[in-house]
Amino acid sequence: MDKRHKTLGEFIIENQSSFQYSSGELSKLINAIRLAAKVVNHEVNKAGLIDILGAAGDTNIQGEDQQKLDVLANEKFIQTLKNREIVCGIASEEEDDFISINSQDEQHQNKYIVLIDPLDGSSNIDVNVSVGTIFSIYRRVTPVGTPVTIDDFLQPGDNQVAAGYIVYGTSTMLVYTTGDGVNGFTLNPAIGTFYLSHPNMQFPETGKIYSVNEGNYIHFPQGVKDYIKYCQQEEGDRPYTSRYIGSLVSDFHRNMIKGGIYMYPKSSKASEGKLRLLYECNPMAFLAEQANGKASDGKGRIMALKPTELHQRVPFFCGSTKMVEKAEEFIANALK
Ligand code: AHM
Ligand code: MG
Repeated sequence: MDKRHKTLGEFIIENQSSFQYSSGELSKLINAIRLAAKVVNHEVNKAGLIDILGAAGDTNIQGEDQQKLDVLANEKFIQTLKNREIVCGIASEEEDDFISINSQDEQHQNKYIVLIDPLDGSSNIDVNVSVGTIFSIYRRVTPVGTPVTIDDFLQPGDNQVAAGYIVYGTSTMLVYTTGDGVNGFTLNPAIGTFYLSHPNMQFPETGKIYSVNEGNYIHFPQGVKDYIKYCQQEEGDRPYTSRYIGSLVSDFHRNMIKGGIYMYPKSSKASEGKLRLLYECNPMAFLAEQANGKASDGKGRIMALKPTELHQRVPFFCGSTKMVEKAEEFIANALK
């Protein structure tokens, strides 16, 4: 076995020719995300020091309020993608509308758009718990050379060219797919390089972990309640273990490695659940399917849904195939 781990940079170059419409543009785009990830990682890592640094005058010389990290992450990702002139449009969970990008040299010659949740689970930052960035890349559907329109962004998840996340955890990892499996890279913070640490990641077919905010139990549809009770029953390999970080990227990452299901159902308080189809569910669904798992809205595949608006929410069930299928079965049975 090759003892020397590949860097993300080497991996991107080696795999460039395997992209379906390879022109180097997608490689450059993933490189830009890699760079922004390192910048945001640096900021997230010193989150607990912000008051101290601010008080010492190190970070806040203009006397401005410290920026919230989710706003900062949003700016860093957008700036990096804009500066490198490699996308024609960006939509972010932090922005009301999509951003159209004019390239300086040639007008709108780029063909990719990026959708991003710059810092998901950001309420966890205050308590030093892992957060993440989620990204999703599509080819535009409107003609190259014209400004992007909403149609470029409202594509079904099945059209994704690449998707991934960065988890700012005990280690920082970048995990992504270009439709040819899922690979995970761990950042060596000493030298600022990502190394291929988790090649070809796969969800176990089934698992023993269920992740859901059970505080909302009373508000869940009957089928979801029934499935949760099934998870808790003493039979065979059950009861399962309950693990919920409240940070989608981290919950997904753990479940992919250990086997499990993540659920954010609709409820009597939130008729479409909480998670966003474009920024959270579609990219995670692409990763899940590429890693032998499944992602569903409780009835069918997430990636088959045709989005109707940028910030659309959708119920989300994602993880080990057999577990997601079981949840769907309970949901269907309760509707009979
Ligand atoms: P956010 O985009 O506002 O951060 O919300 C998304 C997060 C997910 O990471 C997490 O799984 C979920 O919200 C937790 O929600 P809740 O606190 O309702 O369980
Ligand atoms: Mg989010």
